[in-house]
Amino acid sequence: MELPVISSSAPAAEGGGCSSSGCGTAPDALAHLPDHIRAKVQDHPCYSEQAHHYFARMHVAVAPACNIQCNYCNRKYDCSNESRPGVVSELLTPDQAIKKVMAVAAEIPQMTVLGIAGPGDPLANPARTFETFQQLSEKAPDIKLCVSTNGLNLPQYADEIAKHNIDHVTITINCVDPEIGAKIYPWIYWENKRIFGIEGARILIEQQQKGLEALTSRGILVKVNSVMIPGVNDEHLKEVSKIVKAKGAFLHNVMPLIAEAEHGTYYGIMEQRGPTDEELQALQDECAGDMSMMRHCRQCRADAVGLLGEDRGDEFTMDKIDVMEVDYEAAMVRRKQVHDEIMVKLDAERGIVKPKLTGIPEGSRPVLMAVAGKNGVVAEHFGHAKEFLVYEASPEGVRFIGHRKTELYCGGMDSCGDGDVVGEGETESLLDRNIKILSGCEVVLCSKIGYEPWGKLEAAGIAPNGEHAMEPIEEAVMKVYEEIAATGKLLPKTETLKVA
Ligand code: CLF
Ligand code: SF4
Repeated sequence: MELPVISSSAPAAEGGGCSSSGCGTAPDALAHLPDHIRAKVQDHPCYSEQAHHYFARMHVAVAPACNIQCNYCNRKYDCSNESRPGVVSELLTPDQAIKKVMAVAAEIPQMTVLGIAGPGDPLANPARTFETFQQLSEKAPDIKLCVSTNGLNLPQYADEIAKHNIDHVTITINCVDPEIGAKIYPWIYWENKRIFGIEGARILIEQQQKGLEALTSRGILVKVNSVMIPGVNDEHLKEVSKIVKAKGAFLHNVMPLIAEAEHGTYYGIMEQRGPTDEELQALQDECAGDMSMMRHCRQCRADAVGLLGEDRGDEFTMDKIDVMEVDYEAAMVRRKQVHDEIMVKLDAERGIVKPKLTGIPEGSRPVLMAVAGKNGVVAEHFGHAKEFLVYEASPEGVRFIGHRKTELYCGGMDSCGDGDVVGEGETESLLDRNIKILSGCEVVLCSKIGYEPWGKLEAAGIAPNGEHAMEPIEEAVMKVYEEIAATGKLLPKTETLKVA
């Protein structure tokens, strides 16, 4: 069965942005989907950009083994400050995993999705993976099941996946050309032997494509993840996007390569660079011509818990769970209530008539703005933001572009207000680093900001703005864009803006 593909403007539209036809209502990006697909997507934080502001996911790390080697992976590396796929602190048995899911479901009622994403490949550990899904579907049928795989074993488990009512499957597809594949995968383990180079990559690609077809023909939603590796597969990913769309993939998520020497990965040691934010965005935009793109991925750990970008895994280690008293029946009632409340809010948001952009001269250039936001509003102090959400405002409207992770430098609420921040030498460099990650942005919106970062941002050509605290993000971005237009400064990018 061919699945409908969300329009390429989906992320912006889901977030309540304006359509290219000239702004007005907040188009519901899911509205055109048949009901049964809409029901699968609307509360999944990865499949719906809008939902990720409200609904949480969790991963259980039950799958230690892997059947391929990727040049960007080293599963031995474990750092609780790290946040990337393949990294995990605590490996669980299926029984422990169920205990953990029940505890998290009780504590975080907005958790709607349980994913198995590693630290190895879930389908290289089929007994542990399917045992976990089986138990969970019996004990917590309200939780959606999700799995992420490299695809090598996918064709043989497509029926099993369908049997367990797993509606969401992610396949990591980095290429469709074995010669490119050989530069990403040194070997695969196939039919009891290691197969190296181009031949290994050819088998992997064939299996991924067969698996994709097997799932879409069964009505399962498939998201394709691709790691963008400059100079290796960056150009090629446009072709990948076309092919997976033609085969019925629902969403494409192009993620940046993370490669640092201290991770001990081949790419890290070889100093293979990852893409810049600008390169990533440009490729996502090019692929978006062919299919719907995911832009809000946070490259989660294999044991992540909570809203995307807000990992609460430390609160749910097994030693803590073992002493928790969980009344799951009461939690189920609470979960339903919270879920229903969020859905009412989301439905209202989808129906809201958004104000139109006014006073924007034709031909005005787009402006990137970074927002310290939470739950869809401008909510965070500049110095407390763990990440900035980046939006583009243009005469066509406002669209979500992606996120940029920060390093916290602010010592607390008070110091953020008066600029008295901890550890001066260190603070300086962290603040400088955070300002650097905002490159390309011309405005930063936050609820509050200290004098020191204010001055440094201005010096870097980024206008700080604390005037829209607690306002819905897209409305705030729209207003600031109008303010800039009113100053006549929608001119070439080199001009420093002063809008606050
Ligand atoms: Fe997990 Fe993946 Fe399911 Fe989401 S994550 S298995 S689809 S529930 Fe989401 Fe995390 Fe990005 Fe994955 S933000 S890494 S896309
Ligand atoms: Fe690592 Fe996943 Fe690649 Fe296996 S498939 S080597 S776990 S990134």
